[in-house]
Amino acid sequence: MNKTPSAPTRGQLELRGAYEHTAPDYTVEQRWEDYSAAEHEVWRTLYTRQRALLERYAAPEVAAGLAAVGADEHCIPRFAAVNELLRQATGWRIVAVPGLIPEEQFFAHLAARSFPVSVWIRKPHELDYLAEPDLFHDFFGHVPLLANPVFARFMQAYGVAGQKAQAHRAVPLLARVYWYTVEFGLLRGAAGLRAYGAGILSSKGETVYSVESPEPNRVAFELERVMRTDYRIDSYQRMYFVIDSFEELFEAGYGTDFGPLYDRIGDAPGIAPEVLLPTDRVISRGTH
Ligand code: HBI
Ligand code: FE
Repeated sequence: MNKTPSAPTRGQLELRGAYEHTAPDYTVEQRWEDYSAAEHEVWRTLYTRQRALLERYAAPEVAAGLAAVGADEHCIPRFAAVNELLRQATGWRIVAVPGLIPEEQFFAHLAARSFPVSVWIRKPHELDYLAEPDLFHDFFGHVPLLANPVFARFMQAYGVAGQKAQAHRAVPLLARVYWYTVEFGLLRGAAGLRAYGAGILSSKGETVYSVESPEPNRVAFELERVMRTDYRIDSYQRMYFVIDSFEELFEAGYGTDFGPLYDRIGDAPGIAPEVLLPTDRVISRGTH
């Protein structure tokens, strides 16, 4: 029987998932039949709303991935059916979990190409904001890009790097990379500036804000710069890091040893997200 983990990246937070009956790797059964009509309705509302924004605001790979995993507005996806499609696309699968899980198991899942998705979905009065990841965030935000071969390879490499970072006591530095790419990343491609981060794509307000608002800074992605930068968990981001392609996520040297980089950065205080450095390749200077 597992204990409820403390929320790793979100400070002290009462987690609301049911952790009593998890396997040692923190997985549970999805029990799709147990979702109520009201829960499917929450999915339908959120899905319809966010799907309509993808065309204008998301990297094209997101809508392609959403179609590839067979998700639609009708009901909460069945993980088993999604896994048939994901396996063919990239060899990934999703597993059901009660919510946030400890870093050790989280990294182990990613390294094994399995992505943990919370089984519970938010209540109708929480459509716009939630402090912890639910099924909608985890699925709509993260799962589409697992069908993209390049991004999927990056997620696996991140899991392996996470396991090494644990040995180095450097997880907080690597977690900033996850935050500014997987959760809040922007991509500048043929279609212009677009969002690909799950934290953005699962939020109606931030989807528009991240791409169009003059307030935040937008700076070209650079691994060491990202590892040095603090992030905010309680408001829209004041800094976004921009890649030109998913391949760029690897140029930083995944597969190589981040040890020397971690040692160099150490536990120096983080750079505030409002701050621009002379060395930054600035894409837009924020008004904050
Ligand atoms: N667990 N279910 C879940 N989802 C996450 O995104 C997650 C987690 N545990 C740990 C964690 N994230 C972070 O510590 C890493 O991204 C660094
Ligand atoms: Fe997430």
